[in-house]
Amino acid sequence: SLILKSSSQYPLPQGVKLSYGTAGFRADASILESTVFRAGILAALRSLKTQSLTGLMITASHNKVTDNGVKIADPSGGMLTQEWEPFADAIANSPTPQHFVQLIDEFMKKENIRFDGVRSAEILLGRDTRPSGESLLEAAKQGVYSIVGATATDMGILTTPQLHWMVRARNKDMKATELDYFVQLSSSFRFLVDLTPNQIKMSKTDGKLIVDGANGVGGEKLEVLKKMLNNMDIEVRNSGKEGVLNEGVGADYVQKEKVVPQGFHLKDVGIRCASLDGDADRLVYFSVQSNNTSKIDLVDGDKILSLFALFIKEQLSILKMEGDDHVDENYEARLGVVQTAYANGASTDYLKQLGLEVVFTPTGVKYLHEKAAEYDIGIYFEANGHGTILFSESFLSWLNARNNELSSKSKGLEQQKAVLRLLAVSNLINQAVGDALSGLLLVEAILQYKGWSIHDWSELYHDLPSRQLKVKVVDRTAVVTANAETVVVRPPLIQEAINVEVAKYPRGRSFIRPSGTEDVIRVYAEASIQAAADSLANSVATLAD
Ligand code: NG1
Ligand code: ZN
Repeated sequence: SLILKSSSQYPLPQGVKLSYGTAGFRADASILESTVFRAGILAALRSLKTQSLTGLMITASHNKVTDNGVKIADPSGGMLTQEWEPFADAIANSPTPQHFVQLIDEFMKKENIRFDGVRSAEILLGRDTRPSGESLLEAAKQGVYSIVGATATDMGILTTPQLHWMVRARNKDMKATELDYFVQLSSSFRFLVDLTPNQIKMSKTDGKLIVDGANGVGGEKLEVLKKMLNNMDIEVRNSGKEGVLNEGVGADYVQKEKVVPQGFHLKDVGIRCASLDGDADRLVYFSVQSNNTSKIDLVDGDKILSLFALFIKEQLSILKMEGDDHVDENYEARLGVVQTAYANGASTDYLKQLGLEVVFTPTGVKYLHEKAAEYDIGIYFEANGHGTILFSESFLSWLNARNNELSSKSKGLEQQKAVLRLLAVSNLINQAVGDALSGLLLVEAILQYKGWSIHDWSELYHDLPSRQLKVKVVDRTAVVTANAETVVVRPPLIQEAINVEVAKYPRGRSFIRPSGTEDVIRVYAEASIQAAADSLANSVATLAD
């Protein structure tokens, strides 16, 4: 068969064992050709099964430049369905072409996938700026083409969220080129900013934003957006023309190390700064500390989430205002906030005190996304800066209907503005996956709306001091957790011991879990002062060892 012939050209290197995990396949780029070839086949099979377009992205996000990776975008624009992950693992590790072909045959029978469907497979391909991306993209194409009738369209160098956005848009029969993406983001941003109340149009938010592009793909894309936004006052640094991808730069570095990225200095004190990761699906803000210019005041994913939640809640309360004779037309929009155990405890307290419903899922975007989709408006973020806002179809149609109705009345102008703001947010934010560029524009629009400086925003609440550690263990799967990873159920007795340690510290909280991407157990601890968080993390790490 075609698959047998082409897969013999992409043999699996000796001793390679890969797992699809929470972030697709990732490894040193030199061993990934066969994996990416097979992922091309996987994307084509997924397209045949769903009779829809799928996507394939070549990136290793915030990992080092010599790494690379591959992930599949499902027809919704979200991550590959979890039901297919075991099959993804099986084909990536299949030792011989014969075995590989047999696996595929069996899977196609089981899933009832046939080549004689109405549509043949169609896949959009994208890659980040890594030098290994070009040849890996070729391998992906060969994988796609070994499925009869399948077509692959190379969309070029993209951010991960751009590719996911395109897949989602195409499957909704919307225009889905890169230009369409930029037009949608820039026009909805402008629309939202035009709805800012007049009295605060001149505000502390004026003045430039400096963005660290992680020496990756995000910087150049942001330059395009900036031009479409009338040369908005954004200065892009680390756009990849000189420095090395993710080396001493980027959202992952800034959030984990809490230090300034390369290229930022004393003269940036007081200025609003932001940092993207290597494929621009994570975003954090920060400002350079005046007393110690290597240190930063971090505004992480939890605080971006809090800003979004606050804004949306305000718009919903404007909608509920009386003074209109049609109070019964209020739709009880279910607003939900989704976090993981890594969310700073102070952020959770803040959100709950706003009266919001806060729920927790295990680490990994796919879990957060799935949970957020249960609400009319679901907002999710990981502390590391990956997150977005999801709107239900029924809520969006209600908003549109409400807008039409309010247009024909003289009353209810404030309500109509709130409706229009929510609609603009739904167009601006990337509802397929977390997107640093669309997230950044939403942050900027909300800061302008509120007339806030980054300092005002940062003061929403004060983070509890926290510490993260890694413990290398022989077998990380020995640790099994429950309740969104907050409780260890195996090995026995560890949880009791953690509880004893936690009880020693005011506002103490700690948990351990096996990493999904590295061969380690991660330890997280927080407490009222840094020394206590450090010491709690250290004692829990000894328990995990
Ligand atoms: P693991 O290695 O499972 O902790 C890390 C991040 C996740 C997510 C994934 C995928 C932390 C503590 N964990 O997962 O949030 O981003 O990588 O990239 O940051
Ligand atoms: Zn990323």
